[in-house]
Amino acid sequence: MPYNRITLTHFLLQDQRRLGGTGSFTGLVTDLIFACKMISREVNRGALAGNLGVAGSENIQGEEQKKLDVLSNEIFMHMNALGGAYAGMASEEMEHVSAIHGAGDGKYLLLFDPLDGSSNIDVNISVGTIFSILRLPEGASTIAEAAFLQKGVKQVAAGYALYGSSTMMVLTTGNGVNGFTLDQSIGMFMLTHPNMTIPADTQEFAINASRARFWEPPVKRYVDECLAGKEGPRGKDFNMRWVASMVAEVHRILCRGGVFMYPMDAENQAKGGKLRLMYEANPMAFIVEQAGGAASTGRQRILDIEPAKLHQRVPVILGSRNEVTRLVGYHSEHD
Ligand code: AHM
Ligand code: MG
Repeated sequence: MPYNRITLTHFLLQDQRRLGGTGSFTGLVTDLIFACKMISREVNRGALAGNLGVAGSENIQGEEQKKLDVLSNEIFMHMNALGGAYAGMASEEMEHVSAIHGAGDGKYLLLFDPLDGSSNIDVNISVGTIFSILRLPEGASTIAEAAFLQKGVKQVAAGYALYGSSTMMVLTTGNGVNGFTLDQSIGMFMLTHPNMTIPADTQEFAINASRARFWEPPVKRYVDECLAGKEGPRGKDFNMRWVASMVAEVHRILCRGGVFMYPMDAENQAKGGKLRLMYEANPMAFIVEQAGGAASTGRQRILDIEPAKLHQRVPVILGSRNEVTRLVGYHSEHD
């Protein structure tokens, strides 16, 4: 095992020195690291700790909560409130934003999906935590929902923890994307995936094909052309993957390219889409763009969407740049 690797904490300190920061941002990521390590432990212990199964409650989205959804939310709220860097938090699992009255100066806002892909918990398939950090707007005195309704381009940092065959944390602060693997024996995240980059072209796509009857024509056209393989208009064969865990799909795309779609469909139209703008689409779009990829609804760059409400849903198409551009082109030809 190589002993020349650097830890996530040292990586952040190097960045802090380079940028001349005060250390408050580094402290805030340290709290995120603790929270994700604790969630990783609970996911890992699974049935041994009685962590599987449903909690018997519903979240604000009307979705059944798993025990681990509830536990992860509690861990994330508690651990991230300790450092005092946040003025407020918003979670996919909570109806309202939560003001944090900590010891620090509370300059940031934290938005998160504590355990994404939770339909996979009981079957021991990868799940993850997604987070997005915004600055508290100048002059915002009360921590109301309005303070959180900022475009994705305003994110200071975003990342995810993936609880997979190994636990990883992938992070961007707007200067590229880096991946760190948790060394369980010493409890440290080590830099293993520096400067992650998404290839512009791909032969792999991810979509829940059981929803094909609800798709709009541009998405149907794109998938049909991929399925036609070498003989079709694309002149090459495509492979398909669907984990039903956005963190795992985005991670695969960061590692080897691909395109991920949860597009607008007839059944989700009234809701605006399936995935949540503030907890899923925005942080993942920031990461994907920082890795050289693209992220769109099909009709608009995700990071440019002006949020109308906290739990807003949007269509999501992200990954290898040339494929996303093609899909956006199909949408504009159709509209
Ligand atoms: P969740 O936040 O309730 O876990 O839902 C989000 C997940 C994504 O991770 C994944 O891409 C999608 O929902 C899977 O949806 P489906 O069940 O239609 O395959
Ligand atoms: Mg989610």
